[in-house]
Amino acid sequence: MADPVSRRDVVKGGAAFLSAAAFGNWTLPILQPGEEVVPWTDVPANFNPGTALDTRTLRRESFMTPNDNFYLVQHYGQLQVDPATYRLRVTGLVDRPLELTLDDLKKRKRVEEIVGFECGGSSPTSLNRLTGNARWAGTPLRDLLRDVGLQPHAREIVFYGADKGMETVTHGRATQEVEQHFGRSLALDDAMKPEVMIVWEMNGTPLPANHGAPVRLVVPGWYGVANVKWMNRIHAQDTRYVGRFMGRDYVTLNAEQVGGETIWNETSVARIRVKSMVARLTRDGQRYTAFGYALANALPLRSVEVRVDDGPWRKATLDSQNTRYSWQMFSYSWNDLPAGGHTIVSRAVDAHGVMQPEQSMLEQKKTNWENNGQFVRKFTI
Ligand SMILES: Nc1nc2c(c(=O)[nH]1)N[C@H]1C(S)=C(S)[C@@H](COP(=O)(O)O)O[C@H]1N2
Ligand SMILES: [Mo]
Repeated sequence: MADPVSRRDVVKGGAAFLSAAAFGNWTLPILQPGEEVVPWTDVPANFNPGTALDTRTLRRESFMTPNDNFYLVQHYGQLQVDPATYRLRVTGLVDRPLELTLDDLKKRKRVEEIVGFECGGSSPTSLNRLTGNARWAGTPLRDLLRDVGLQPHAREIVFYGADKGMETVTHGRATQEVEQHFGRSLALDDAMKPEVMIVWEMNGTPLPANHGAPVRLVVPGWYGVANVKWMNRIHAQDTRYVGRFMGRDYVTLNAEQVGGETIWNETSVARIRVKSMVARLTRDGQRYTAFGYALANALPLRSVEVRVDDGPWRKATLDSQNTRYSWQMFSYSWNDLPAGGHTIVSRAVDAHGVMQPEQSMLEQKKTNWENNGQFVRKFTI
């Protein structure tokens, strides 16, 4: 399966980035005496990890993804927004429209949260590399929406970035090219969740330009596409917003079997579908330790289990560093393995009891977004 996010749109997959980060000191594996990394045999020789999820080195110490190693997606290229002239406008179905400077925003209530997310286009075929976990600081969106006085018929909140590009829009048989801003929306209920943040800091430093400076949205538990960068407008309206990144791109087409009939369900990429992956395997004598991460919607995970070869599923240990909205690191150790080729796979279960599906269960999906399938890793000892 091809990755739905094109090379052009993903900047940190490139060779330039590899030299900057993958060989940087922080990624060098730190091993216990006697411990050695067991290499995967499912990683192509020319694979360029390009992000924090370098599967050879992910380990406990990688819980926080450094800013310059956090994956990067920008569909309309990278922007440099002048913080001095920057304004965030709150418009639409509100009693008191607002125009805020960066300083105005910073005077508001400050909150910090560790949030992990991935691009809806991240998948096992790319070793799930479009993912990261960082500490974000900003102010709750909810308070701002309360201050502007949402009108009773406001149902949808649209978030616009300053970046824009030409899009083809069809009206019946007619098509036209229209220059549009990047936009995403949340239903009012989702926008009013206390965890949704307007963010200007990443890992204790001002938000970097490529991650959306001066200000971006962070919606914990949602795929990365919800986290609008270079955000300069929040607009309340009474109808659904169906711009490219809600209604045409980042749309999953799934054949659902309901009562013997096929329903073609087309849905917008939204909350993270529960997933996990074993990223790293080490060996210390006869003792093996698998290490990986899981992601889910904004609720606590129920469990992560690991299976070696055709053995039983065993509970993995969730790391004590994990927080409610962070990615969830896990480990699993066992003794003894015969020489030869082996497999290892993990599966996570979310708070609703939804289990990460086997890859074969995703075959009824006609698009490659939200590929949360169980990822069987291979190694030889
Ligand atoms: N304004 C704007 N915001 C955006 C995007 C974009 O192209 N423009 N890309 C989205 C997508 S698809 C993802 S996965 C995340 C990536 O965030 P990051 O580059 O900080 O990792 O940003 C989202 N926010
Ligand atoms: Mo994305």
